[in-house]
Amino acid sequence: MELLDGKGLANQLKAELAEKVKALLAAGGRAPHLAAVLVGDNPASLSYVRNKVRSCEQSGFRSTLIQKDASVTEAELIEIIKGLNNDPEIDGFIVQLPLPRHINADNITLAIDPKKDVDGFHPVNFGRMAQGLSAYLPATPFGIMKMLERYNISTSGKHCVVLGRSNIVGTPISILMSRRGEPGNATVTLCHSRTKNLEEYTQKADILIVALGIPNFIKPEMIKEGVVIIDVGINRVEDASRKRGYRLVGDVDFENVASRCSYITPVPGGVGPMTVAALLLNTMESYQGKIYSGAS
Ligand code: BQF
Repeated sequence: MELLDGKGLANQLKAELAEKVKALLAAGGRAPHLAAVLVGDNPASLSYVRNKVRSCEQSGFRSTLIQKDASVTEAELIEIIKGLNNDPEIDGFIVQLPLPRHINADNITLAIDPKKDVDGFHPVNFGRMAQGLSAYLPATPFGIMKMLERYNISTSGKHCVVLGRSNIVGTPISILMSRRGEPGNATVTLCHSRTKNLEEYTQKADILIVALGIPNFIKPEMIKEGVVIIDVGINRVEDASRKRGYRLVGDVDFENVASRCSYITPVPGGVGPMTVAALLLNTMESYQGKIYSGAS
């Protein structure tokens, strides 16, 4: 069993970005600039945004954090987004999820200029991705693809089983894994809450990508010996022995499953850090103007 060290790889990617930024500045250019909008005081959202700001610092990026009270209206938030869309100093921005319930996240996503949508959530970016055109890829799937690429894990002709069909992880990673390319060229099965006899699928997976949000869901008897497991779950479970009162666990019962895998991502330190690094890669692409430069 080999651990997929997302934290180490993310640090490496951020160091590579920092080198690029150094060269840009030396040539008289400016640094890439990412903005984040944070609404309310959800502790998980706060921690994610802090990770992103800190990662910008590590990569030499400029970052701007816009914080709004949970009482902000959808219309006010859309005005903020319009301002960011039209701000020439900002290469890309994100609106941190989850949002308070009175705000419709789809309306927010639709208000973002696809050219600045470095989270890759806008339907224009999603559609471009699905057709194999250049696009901002959603950060988690992009981070997973980078991890498979850097670890030279072959995916061509493999059976990849994805658990979870969200717009930001399960659905896009199933598209990326099945499309032409390396990583890619996999045969993909997308399972979800209505799937019957789930184990019949998980047991056949050469590559298992789990994005359910259920702590320790995958047990050893559900998998095939030698499988590659990508655990996207980031669940807070109570733990009185920790300073914070909780610890992070994945969707995979790591303790009992890991020894049966050829590769597995840990939680924390697996997919999470790669998600943040991928966001910075998208911001650099926006800075460089590559995605929307030509016909495709
Ligand atoms: C780690 C996210 C669910 C919903 C909205 C490092 C992050 C997490 C874990 C992080 C996530 C999850 C982010 C670790 C950003 C990943 O060491 O394991 C980094 O900051 N993430 C997000 O912005 O929104 C989410 C998960």
